Amino acid sequence: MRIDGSRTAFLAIDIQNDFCPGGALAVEGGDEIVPLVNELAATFGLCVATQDWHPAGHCSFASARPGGGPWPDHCVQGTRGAELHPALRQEPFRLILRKGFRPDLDSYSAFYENDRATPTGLDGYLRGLGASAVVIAGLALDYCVYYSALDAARLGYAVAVVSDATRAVGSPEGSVDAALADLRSRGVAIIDSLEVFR
Ligand code: VGL
Ligand code: ZN
Repeated sequence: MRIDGSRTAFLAIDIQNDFCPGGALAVEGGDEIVPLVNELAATFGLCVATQDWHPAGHCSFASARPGGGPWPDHCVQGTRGAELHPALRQEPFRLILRKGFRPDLDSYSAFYENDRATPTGLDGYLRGLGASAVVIAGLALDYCVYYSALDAARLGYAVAVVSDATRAVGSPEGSVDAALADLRSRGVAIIDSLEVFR
């Protein structure tokens, strides 16, 4: 994918304490991507960060209600676990978009909630600023990064996922391979950060 700096937005997905080691829904090595994400963000003129931002008792929490789940309580609004990782430099981010705040609806994607129909507003924001391509990094590759890339492609953006600037949940078994294969089949480029910097 050719990266045209003036038309490409960088999206840093859910780089929050709860998705890093020691957090409530820790992704193995989640914190390791932060220095690279800082470098990536510094190379783009338009950067957006997202935060998973759930009310207590959110429908995605196994604890919340019978048949709820599948996740442990995580990224509860206003808690330390919901904060962006402290080593993530916030200066480059023009917008910090919060998602998953409706008690009865989860939102893996930065563009649409999990009903696949309720917009977060990110598409309008990016279009309003003239972006036609997105480069995506963050957590987790097989959930929020995957669904964000999927929706971006569906919305007509040129999309690249920077694989070395992501880490995955890896559950259920095969989730990463399935996500990557599906993204590739939809024209999403899976790239290495070296391809962004050169
Ligand atoms: C995520 C599970 C639940 C993610 C968010 O950011 O990938 N995964 N909520
Ligand atoms: Zn969540």
